[in-house]
Amino acid sequence: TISLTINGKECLAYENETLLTCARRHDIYVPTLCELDDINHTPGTCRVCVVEIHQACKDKHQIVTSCNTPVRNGMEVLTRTKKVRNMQKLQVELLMADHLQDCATCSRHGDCELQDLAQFVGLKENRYFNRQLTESREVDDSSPSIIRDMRRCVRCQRCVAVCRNYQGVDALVMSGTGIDRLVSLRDGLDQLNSTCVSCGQCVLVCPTGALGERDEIDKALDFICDPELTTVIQFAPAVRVAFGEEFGMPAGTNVEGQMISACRKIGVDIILDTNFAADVVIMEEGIELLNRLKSGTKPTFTSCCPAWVNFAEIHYPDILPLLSSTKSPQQVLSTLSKTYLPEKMGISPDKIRVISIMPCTAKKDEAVRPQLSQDGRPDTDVVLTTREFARLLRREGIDLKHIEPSSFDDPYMSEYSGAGAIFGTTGGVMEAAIRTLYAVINDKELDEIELTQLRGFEGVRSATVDLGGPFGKVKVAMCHGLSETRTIVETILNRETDFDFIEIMACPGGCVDGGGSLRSKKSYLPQAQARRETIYNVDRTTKVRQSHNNEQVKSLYKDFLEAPNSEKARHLLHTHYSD
Ligand code: HC1
Ligand code: SF4
Repeated sequence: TISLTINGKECLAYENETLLTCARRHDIYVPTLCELDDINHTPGTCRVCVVEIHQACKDKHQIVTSCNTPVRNGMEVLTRTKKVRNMQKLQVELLMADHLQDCATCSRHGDCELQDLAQFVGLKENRYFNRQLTESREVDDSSPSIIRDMRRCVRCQRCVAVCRNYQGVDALVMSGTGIDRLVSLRDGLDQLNSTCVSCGQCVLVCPTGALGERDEIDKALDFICDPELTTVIQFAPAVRVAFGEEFGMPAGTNVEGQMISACRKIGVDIILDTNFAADVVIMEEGIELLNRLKSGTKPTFTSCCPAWVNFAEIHYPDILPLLSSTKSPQQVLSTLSKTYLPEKMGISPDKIRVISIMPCTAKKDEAVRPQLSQDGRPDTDVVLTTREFARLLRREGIDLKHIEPSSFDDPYMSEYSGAGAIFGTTGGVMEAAIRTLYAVINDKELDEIELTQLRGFEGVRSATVDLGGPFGKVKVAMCHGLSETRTIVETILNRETDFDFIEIMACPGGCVDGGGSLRSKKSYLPQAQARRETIYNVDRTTKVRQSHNNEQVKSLYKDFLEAPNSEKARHLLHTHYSD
């Protein structure tokens, strides 16, 4: 081991450790901006992590960046000298010189790592702010989902690293030189026409408001406040377990009841559950899969994750015929809200507007697909990310912590099974599908409902499941994160694997850690485990645990769709993809 002192305190360090990690292990705070430990990112560009070192042998004081300076035996490190504090202050002031100073109107206000740093160094003035230069920086609002605002970029390159190393998409690059060195899309393209798939992982790691979703809160409020319209809201399986944190509740708290009350309070007319539609998807996709297995088409890929669909369309169009044609739960619910619901409730479909709350940025892309609209009107009228929903509630003066929970009261599309609930985590769609497939084939339920062999957190997991009947054992795989997806897609295209059914979720962890979920400063996916556990608990405590046993799903087929994959169901609940 190596021994050194930090601010006079004796510290033991590991070989190859940096001064920053050693200081952190000894509970000594050193400010950082570009660095992000969770993704192993230390580009050393922001230079706010400077410390002073003194090496007795050289009798020399030196200022170094702690994030990329290795520890050495006998070092004396000082983190709070006047020289260090002045340098940190100057660095932050220089960062602010080329940063839009409109914190009050920034969506990241109060949750911004640069604001925190300005407070930490005690910044009182901003002598070098160059408004003209800053305002000339690019704002790319070409995409329906992600806005890239270079007026707020601090060049930390975390977005570039996560897109390249974690998602394997590599859509972002650093371009330009000197003060014009900035993040851009590869080949100078805009977001819409680039190879970006809108997964939103870059947004999760951005320390400022440079990356964010297209803000559509006012559009949602316009619908809610219009007395002529009937507004329907739906929220995704994962949102309820990944939202309470915003209001100070422990990670993984299930706030379904509070969300229902909040929606009522802001004036939403009908509150539906995307979980119900997840059960419908299992019915449609399950029967579709059996038909494909009978005809020898394999594998079938799930298609509920819109960033995965974007990825397939942009990066691997040859794989598109293998994607299930079943619409995603979001789109199934929106379509039914404008067909089945009006028929049941006697409302004109023209007067219905569907708002969906999703932990996902790519759902905004999905909602504007031309094939997911009727006569030019989208089935889903507006998608709000979990972050936007939090901002909307704050704008309406609602604190979720102080609101009494309540229950769904819609008799048509709000009941869900445990199988629908687990869609929100990696492996959940597969587990839900197997529960129903087994029952359809064998006319009895699985003895063991919880298919623990499908659970876990490895990027790719595979299993063999005995479906019984003519199908016998089938090979399934579950994959989350796009780097892993790329690997599995290539093995399929090269005929190296022979899976029957593959679940893909673009975001590492699945929807519980979706690119539209709440952001945490200085960390990447910190709450994954707590959220997953709550999702599995919802399944365990839900009365009905298989999609085909959901009473409202049964009524939907009896009263409206006739049967899974019926002509009507195929017309309303299936889609196609474009290459
Ligand atoms: Fe998801 Fe899905 S699970 S895609 O991850 O199939 O966003 O939560 O809503 O549509 O149900 C997201 C979550 C979500 C859909 C469902
Ligand atoms: Fe890359 Fe996803 Fe960000 Fe697009 S949204 S730039 S694919 S991380």
